[in-house]
Amino acid sequence: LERPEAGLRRAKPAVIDEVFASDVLAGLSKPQKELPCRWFYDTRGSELFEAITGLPEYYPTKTEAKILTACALELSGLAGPRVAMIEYGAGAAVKTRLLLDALEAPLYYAPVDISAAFLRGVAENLAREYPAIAMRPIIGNFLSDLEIPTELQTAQRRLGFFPGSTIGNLSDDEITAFFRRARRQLGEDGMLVIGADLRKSPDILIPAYDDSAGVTAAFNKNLLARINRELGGDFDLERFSHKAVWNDADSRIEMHLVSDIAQSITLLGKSFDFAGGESIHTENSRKFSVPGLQSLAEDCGWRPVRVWEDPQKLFSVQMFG
Ligand code: AVI
Repeated sequence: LERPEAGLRRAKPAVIDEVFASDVLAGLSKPQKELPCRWFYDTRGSELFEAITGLPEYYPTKTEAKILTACALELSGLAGPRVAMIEYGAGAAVKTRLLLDALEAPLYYAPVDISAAFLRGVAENLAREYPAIAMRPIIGNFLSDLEIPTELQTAQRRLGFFPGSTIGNLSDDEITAFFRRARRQLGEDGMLVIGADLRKSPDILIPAYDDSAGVTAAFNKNLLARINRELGGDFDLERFSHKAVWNDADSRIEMHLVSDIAQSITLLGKSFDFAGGESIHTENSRKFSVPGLQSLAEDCGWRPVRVWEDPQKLFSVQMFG
């Protein structure tokens, strides 16, 4: 007779993403265990993030959309007619439409994403709605060098769009590399519009990253579920807790997964020990001051052009040229 627990033993998945595997093995081997936040976004993680954006406590998405609605015409005037819009980390459909609607006769829309299938969907949907704009999806990681199609240079200007404060999830080095590459890709007369979350009281920040419905907790823990699914790990999700902390010195919200007890987990033939209370650091979400982001951009050859904020100064949309 088979032992009942035999059915619970996880089979090693047939296909393994080697980059994911090496990131996880390296991250769990560090003294402060960590996992890169870009692995949050599998299908389930993307659904959970979508749900987060609609939570009452999660102000960034709604606030940014309000700012963009209010500033779109002014922004369009500054960008000028017949632009090629390049969206870094595409998929912010509502915000994309706000800009495409406001811009004067844009020629191209070039969403950048690592998923070819996702890009196909985005481009097909938008092509139906905006038949006059040529869709030029770019498959690639916007943190590495991208080939921007030369045909986009026939536009009057290239306008980069990096919404959602995704910039806040990058390290300092990645932010600098992003600004430098964007300068090269968009050209000397190019412009860049960035959605950046602002510093504020932890009384607003903590609930935004630890909501009462537990959606952010599920989003964070899905990373462990993904490791179990894709790398054959044996994390017990019941024995890890979601934690959001405000790190004032580094001006960022940190998300952690805290081991409730002393335990060991195994994956890919390796074992990792956790002390009770020990955490895995899973995300930084940096909160900027306006001059802080401007000086990072200026160090990389960008000039601040205009800043739009909501009346409570929760969030900013910043334009650079
Ligand atoms: C995608 N990114 C800007 C989100 C943020 O707010 O840093 C990811 C997120 N993490 C927890 N909630 C949302």
